Amino acid sequence: MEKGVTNLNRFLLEEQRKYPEATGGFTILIESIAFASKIISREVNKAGIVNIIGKAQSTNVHGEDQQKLDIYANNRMITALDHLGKLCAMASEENNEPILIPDEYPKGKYLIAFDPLDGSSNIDVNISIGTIFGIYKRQDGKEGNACCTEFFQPGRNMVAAGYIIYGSSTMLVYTSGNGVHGFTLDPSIGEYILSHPFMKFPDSGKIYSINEVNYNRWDEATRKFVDYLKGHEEREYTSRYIGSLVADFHRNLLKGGVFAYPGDTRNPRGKLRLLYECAPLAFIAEQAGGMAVNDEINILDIVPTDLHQKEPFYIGSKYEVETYLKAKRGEL
Ligand code: P6P
Repeated sequence: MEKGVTNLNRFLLEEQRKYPEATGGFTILIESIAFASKIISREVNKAGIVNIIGKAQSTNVHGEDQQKLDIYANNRMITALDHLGKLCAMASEENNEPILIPDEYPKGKYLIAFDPLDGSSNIDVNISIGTIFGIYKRQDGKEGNACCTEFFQPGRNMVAAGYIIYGSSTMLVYTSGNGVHGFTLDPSIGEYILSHPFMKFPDSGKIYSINEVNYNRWDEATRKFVDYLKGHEEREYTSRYIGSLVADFHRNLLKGGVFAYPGDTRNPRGKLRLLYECAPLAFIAEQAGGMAVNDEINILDIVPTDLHQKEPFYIGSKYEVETYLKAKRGEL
């Protein structure tokens, strides 16, 4: 498939043909996420013009101020997906409980977890933000009915994961287990065009991305890890921290490096949520030759016990993440 002229639809259909048993349900899911993201992109890109930036005078399940665009993006994702007949439930950062498929719509065999607009506090300062999603299949093999406990699967079970970054351009990056592929939105035709086939993390990078204001609250291993990177003579690391997970992750995927949101004495399990932030990015990272861990194990091996559970998060090029693990084992 040729970058620059292959659109998302063609790419998905050619991927689908590799699986004789495929019914096209997955293709419809990704296409529908792409549709929702085009509308979100339009609103994000004109946020400064219409009265859609700023706080929505409400808070989400985490007690975080909801931005008007948070709620807008959440509604766009839900309404783009709920009627397809491919899902049995959705989980969103913005909803405390799973979102069930309305009775009038058929149910399907997939589950989706998403953060509809991560980093939204950056909207009104025009910093790139993103949508993150992960797709699972029901393990009980059934279709229809509520299946909310089915979200408690390890990330390794995911059938697909992706993100959309709303930045200088809007890009959709996804994997279905056969490599990571990036598509750039051409707004003049409303199509995602293949621009980054088979994206790969460089084995090591020169960027570390972490909010150092928390340094004194980190555990010793994390402090040793960051001190090691800062003091490394040969590699000459530099620090880049946007404060928008998708933007920090995307930059590292292209240039190499590590992002970390550790636990600390104030937030022992950190800030980022496993189901719809850490696990989907970890699936992408592993498919791109990188890796992701919490403070002990691979993110993809964690079995969630709560839709919104948080995990310390270290993700990126293998060399840097393995360096953190060395610090954790006291070998640094
Ligand atoms: P801090 C944005 O609010 C977010 O959820 C992620 O996108 C980002 O990586 C993180 O929080 C930034 O958190 O505490 O460094 O401002």
